[in-house]
Amino acid sequence: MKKAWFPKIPVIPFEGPESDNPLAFRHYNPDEVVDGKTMKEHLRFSIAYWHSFRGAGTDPFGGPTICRTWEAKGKPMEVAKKRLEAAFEFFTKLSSPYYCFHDRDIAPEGKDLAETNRNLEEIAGLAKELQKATGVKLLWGTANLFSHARYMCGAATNPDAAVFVHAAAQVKQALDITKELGGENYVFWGGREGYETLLNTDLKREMDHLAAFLHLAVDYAKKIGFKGQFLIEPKPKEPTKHQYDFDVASGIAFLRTYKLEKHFKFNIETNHATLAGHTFQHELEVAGGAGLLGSVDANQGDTLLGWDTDQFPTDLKEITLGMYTILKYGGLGSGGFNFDAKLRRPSVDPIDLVYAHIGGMDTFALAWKTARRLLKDGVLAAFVKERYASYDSGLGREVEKGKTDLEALAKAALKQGEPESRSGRQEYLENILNRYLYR
Ligand code: XLS
Ligand code: NI
Ligand code: NI
Repeated sequence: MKKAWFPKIPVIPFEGPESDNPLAFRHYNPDEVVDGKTMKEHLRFSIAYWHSFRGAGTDPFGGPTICRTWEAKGKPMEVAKKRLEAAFEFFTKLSSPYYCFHDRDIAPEGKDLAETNRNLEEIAGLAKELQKATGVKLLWGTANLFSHARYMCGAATNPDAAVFVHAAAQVKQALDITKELGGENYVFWGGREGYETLLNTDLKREMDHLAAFLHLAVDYAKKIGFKGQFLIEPKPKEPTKHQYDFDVASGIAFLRTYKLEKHFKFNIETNHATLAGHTFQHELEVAGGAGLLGSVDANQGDTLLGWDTDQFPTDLKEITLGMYTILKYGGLGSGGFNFDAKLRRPSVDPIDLVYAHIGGMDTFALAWKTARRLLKDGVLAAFVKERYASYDSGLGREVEKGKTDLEALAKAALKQGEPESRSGRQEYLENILNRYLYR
């Protein structure tokens, strides 16, 4: 690479838990081999292009606060190229094996769709070269179907078919370049696929259109031989008042209703879970139970703020519980942990981006280690198993197998008498969890 855009930042070393070097990992040791795989391979971290390389610190009340050196001057395509080089330097210095982007993050829009497509193709070519030179891979690609004014009333769910058509063109090209760049997944986050008011909305028709759109993408992927996993990223609201992919449970209902469940899994984001009134672990459990755990957008919200603050994850307890569920269900497959997180508005220096990722990666690495111990020792699992043991034999077993009826159960109820009251032991289990978290 031509120029060092992060001249003061070294390749971040691993120095272990006792280190007080703020520019070192204390828990993420990329090259450490655990069970035959390096931590880098186990954790499959990814850096989100939009927040880290397009985010400029804006919020609904104020403009940009962050300006990076490579953004300062040049035509949009020149800046896009410099930005991409800076990004790959950053990925490498953080030992992140993956990155993710939206089509419009990496290349600017042109005067019309044809020019926009050409811009994207050119930048994708450069991304391919940089991937090859650094070994950094694409975890997933996606299309931005929410920023442009044409999408103000949705993309696939827009009442105007011409907008649907435009969105389809965008997804076609996003799939082409994701395939070209070896992307391992493809994400749909339906930011504006929802409604502001039912007064002007045909909800049933919009959901039918969304399903039709996803079927078109599945068909096209098949046609071009794109083998990546399709992912839906649920979020209940923001920017729209109601989004159709509200949470994992409503996502599952949607996929099954429209016969899409074989083609999609879920990309679960911590802050979206809490916006939906759930915990991160809850969303992972629902997806895991359905065999639809796909990938994770790693971040965290703020309990005192009601929007998607997308902060870098530092909450060990929340992440450890999520990790525990992920490992319990056998991991994420082709997914990974993508830091869909942004700096706080006053964190204006490049070094803040480094601290942020070190913190996020270390939090996930430590959570991973703790969750592995919890799982290996089997303390929680043993308790849960014992709690449901009455379904392992006798009438409980028959219930699970669908081999009984209400009359038989009514008879048995008369005979068995009042069920014994048994403690759920929540406080005891919470103490065990703390023992693992803070030893
Ligand atoms: C926004 C979403 C977005 C998706 C990708 O809230 O998290 O960043 O991950 O479109
Ligand atoms: Ni996300
Ligand atoms: Ni988000």
